[in-house]
Amino acid sequence: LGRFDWQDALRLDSQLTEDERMMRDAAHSYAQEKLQPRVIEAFREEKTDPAIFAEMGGMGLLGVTIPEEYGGIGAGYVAYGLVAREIERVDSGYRSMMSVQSSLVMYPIYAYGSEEQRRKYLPKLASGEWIGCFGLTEPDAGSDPAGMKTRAVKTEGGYVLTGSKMWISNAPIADVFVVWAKSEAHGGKIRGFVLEKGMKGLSTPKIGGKLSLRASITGEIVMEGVEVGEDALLPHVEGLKGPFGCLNRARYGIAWGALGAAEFCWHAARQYGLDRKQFGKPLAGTQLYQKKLADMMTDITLGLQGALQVGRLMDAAQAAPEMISIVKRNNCGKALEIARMARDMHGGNGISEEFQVMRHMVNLETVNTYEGAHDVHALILGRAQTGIQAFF
Ligand code: TGC
Ligand code: FAD
Repeated sequence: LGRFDWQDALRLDSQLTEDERMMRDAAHSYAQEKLQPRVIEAFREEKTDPAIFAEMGGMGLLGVTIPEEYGGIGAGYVAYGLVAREIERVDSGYRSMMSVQSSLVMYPIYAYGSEEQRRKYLPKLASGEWIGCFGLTEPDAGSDPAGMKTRAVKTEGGYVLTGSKMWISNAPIADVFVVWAKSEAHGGKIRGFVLEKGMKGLSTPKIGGKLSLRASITGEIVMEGVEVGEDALLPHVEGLKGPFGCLNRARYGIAWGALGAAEFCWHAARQYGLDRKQFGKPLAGTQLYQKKLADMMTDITLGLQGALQVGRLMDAAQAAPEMISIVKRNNCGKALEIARMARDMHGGNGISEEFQVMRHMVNLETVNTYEGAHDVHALILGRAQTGIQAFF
């Protein structure tokens, strides 16, 4: 009979390659040594340290799936997922910074960009010298991005972009903006454009007052007749499949990342229950407490196996978007439930920043909403099995 390791119940570790384990361990050390010591204050003060991008870049954690000739390390999607899990074990906001840069900025430039765009942007995004953001959502177009109002109008030498994007991670500190707009010159189809900081008519006000993801800055992208050259257009994709191709990758990474946050909460609740005595014995010695720990272990263990299988299929170019919806929806929903439970299991201490579970809990509210809200992924999966779309 085999040995049982409560922290790795189905032996995920044994299913990884040596290179994947090395990536995970490097990300773990970086996150624990450099991110963990600053996160409590960063969240409280709503401060994003832009130096984190260069630190992550220096560790090879940005654009891990991008080939080496463009500054990435050419690793697979399982390695990318493991990195997301380790960063989000500290904070969902830090993972957001990493996943936007990797999946939503570097990936589209790599997959849809010209050779000139790849060479100009990717190495500096990989090193973290430049910070990127991704503008799809608008004030009146969130779950329904096809309803976007941002327009690109053709001029002699390029395009003029007008519109505004809302809830954009990294926007106020970004150097590079991947923005999606309807282009009249392309029959009203959605096209991607790469904008740069300092362009006339481009501004990026910060969105204040967030009670979630406070360590990751979020803003608007306001475009008041921003003129760009023809070289700003991403030439190799049109239609919603452009942004969705990026979202597939980011959503997949989030499926791993959310479980990193959940693991933190589970381990914290277990330790708290062992240390804290009430009614003359440790809380962890009560049936209700153990049932909760068993549920946490089960959901996290199964969720990680699902994410690993989707990652293996992505590496084999066999993954379908619906598979990604299953793990994004399940793992974010379960992580949120686990964080709420861990908050409760910490009693009064659970509301203190020092114990960190409540920060994870409020972060996961965002993670459950962005990149396709929990119910939107349910509708994608409902459509996939009935053939009937129920969005409208
Ligand atoms: P629908 O008719 O389903 O599809 C339109 C076209 O898009 C193609 N497509 C996909 N292609 C690749 N991958 C996917 N996952 C795709 N899903 C759809 C589809 O094949 C079709 O192509 P074509 O060539 O036939 O035109 O489109 P719909 O308008 O009915 O879509 C409905 C719905 C709900 C599925 C979709 O709009 C949706 O997923 N909404 C959620 C929006 C969302 O996820 N927004 C995320 C914004 S970015 C973000 O949140 C970043 S936070 C990051 C961080 O900080 O970490
Ligand atoms: P809505 O679409 O208005 O949805 C509100 C509620 O209605 C949800 O519960 C949803 O599930 C439900 N709903 C919607 N449609 C249906 C339906 N047909 N049937 C049943 N229920 C439905 N976007 C970017 O483009 N780039 C970013 O970098 C980015 N970063 C973000 C960072 C943060 C901190 C946050 C909060 C958001 C970010 N987003 C980003 C935006 C995010 O993707 C959207 O918030 C998300 O897609 C949901 O859109 P919405 O907020 O407009 O909600």
